[in-house]
Amino acid sequence: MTELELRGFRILPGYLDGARQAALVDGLRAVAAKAPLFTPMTPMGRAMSVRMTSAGRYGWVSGSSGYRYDAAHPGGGPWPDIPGGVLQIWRDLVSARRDPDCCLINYYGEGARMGLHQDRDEADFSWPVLSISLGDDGLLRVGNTARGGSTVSHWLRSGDVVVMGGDARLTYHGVDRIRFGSSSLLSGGGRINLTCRVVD
Ligand SMILES: O=C(O)CCC(=O)C(=O)O
Ligand SMILES: [Mn+2]
Repeated sequence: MTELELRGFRILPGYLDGARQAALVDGLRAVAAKAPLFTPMTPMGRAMSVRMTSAGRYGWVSGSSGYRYDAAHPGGGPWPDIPGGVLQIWRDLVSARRDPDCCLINYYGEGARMGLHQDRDEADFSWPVLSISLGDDGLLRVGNTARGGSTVSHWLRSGDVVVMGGDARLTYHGVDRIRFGSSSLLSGGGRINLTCRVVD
């Protein structure tokens, strides 16, 4: 398998075959049945265009008090366990020593995007963030470890996995747009991105 390096991000194109992608989607449907997708609000009070939920000990939530990890879904109650198929990818590519605390699930419908940001709400940046893409193509934009400067872009496709760690752990990144309908994995179209994180 060819592996790409993009400003310190390790990209594994086509890491997951179609059967593994479909099995992951089944597991995620079960997660979303217990912990429904919600529309996060920015601290400025604007609705984000992605819908989110999480699995694991913590989920990522946002609101007027800012972004944080929380042990409860906004609707109350704990988050479902991280599906075994997701944990397997983490154990194979990141570490068999410690599992992630959070698997954040982002759903990008038509027109959804995510602005440039750092993932910095975790306590220990020596753990990478592992990203798994399913469904429609998404245009990843990668910047620098400080705000501003040049950026590079790369289309992520269904089954691609990215390890964001090491010197690139705090590199700015975002998703400019998706190609809605480019994949047949999700019956209704759209893109799912999973990010596994060690939180505390
Ligand atoms: O959707 C993606 O590929 C990236 C998602 C992301 O950066 C995040 O959830 O923090
Ligand atoms: Mn991120």
